[in-house]
Amino acid sequence: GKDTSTTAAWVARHRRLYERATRHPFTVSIHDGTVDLAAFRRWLGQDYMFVKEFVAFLASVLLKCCRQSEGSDMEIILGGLASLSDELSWFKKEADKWSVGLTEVSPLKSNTLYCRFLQSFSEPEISYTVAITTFWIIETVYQDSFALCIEEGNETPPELLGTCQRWGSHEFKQYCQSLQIIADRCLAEAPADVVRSAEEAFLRVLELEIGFWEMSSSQT
Ligand code: HMH
Repeated sequence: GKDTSTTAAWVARHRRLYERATRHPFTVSIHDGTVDLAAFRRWLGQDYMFVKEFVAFLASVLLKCCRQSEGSDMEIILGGLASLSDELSWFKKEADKWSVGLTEVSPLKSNTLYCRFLQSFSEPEISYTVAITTFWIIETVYQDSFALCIEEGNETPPELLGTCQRWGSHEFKQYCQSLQIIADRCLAEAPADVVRSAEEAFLRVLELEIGFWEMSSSQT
């Protein structure tokens, strides 16, 4: 109905898929304290590579935003881009702590697929609306996944709490909500075919996120 935002309606409509992405056995095992640390290490190395590609993706979102001259959106996206600088340093520090050699990591299949998807946003034909919606759901999957691991009653291993805080914090949640407001405003003004493309991208992200967790937790 009119009271529900477009993005909230999608989450409700695709709830099962959304939950497979945000309550994946890998992140649930972090919450339960049963996580395989080899899997965590694998995730860490792969996600560092992902985040480097995410910087380029975010630069393309920022560029589309500037072309549309959305002044206030620009500050939020720029803030997100700036915080990725700190995030890359965090990954290096964390990799050191876990003895993961970041320079020796090569991307696994699901990561390569996801990075290719991110790269496709550099095409000018892809609209700002589709890009900002994609950005929102990518961040939201991590926020929702890791928020669980710091909820009351968690048995998250203490040495993993820093990771969970990075994406599970209240501050990161507010940032995701500000992205959601932007996405919903764009979607409300967009023609039907653009809204359809944005929903397809939303679903694609959920599938890619599930693949990313699977890749991290599998032994092969
Ligand atoms: C795979 N999805 C993946 N990695 C991340 N770091 C995020 C989302 C959130 O930034």
